[in-house]
Amino acid sequence: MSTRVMNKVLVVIVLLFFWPTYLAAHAKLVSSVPAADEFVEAEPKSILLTFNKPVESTFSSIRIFDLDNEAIKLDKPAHKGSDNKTLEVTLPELTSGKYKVSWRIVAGDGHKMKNEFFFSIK
Ligand SMILES: [Cu+2]
Repeated sequence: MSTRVMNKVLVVIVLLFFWPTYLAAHAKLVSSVPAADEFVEAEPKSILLTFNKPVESTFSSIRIFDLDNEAIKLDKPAHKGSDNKTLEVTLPELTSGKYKVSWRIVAGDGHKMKNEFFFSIK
């Protein structure tokens, strides 16, 4: 085997070996309240994100936007109680309508993640 082919084989072996643990090691969003695309009857008092692994609260943020894409002012999120897999932020009074939740977190392993989802208030 040439060195080039051997290098390729080596890369494939290393990827196969590490890929599953690499994927499993990452934090991911398990659930949220309100849930993605949920229509809530009553105005929610907070947004709660629950991850499968610990997340930092200091370097994380949860932001919400109305349909005009205007940001609604929120405090920094904090862990709910002592559960470091959660982030919660208190909401001000919100009117009926659709809102976008945009979150950025730093997981316990230092990786950054971000995503967004929508919910609506009837
Ligand atoms: Cu990670």
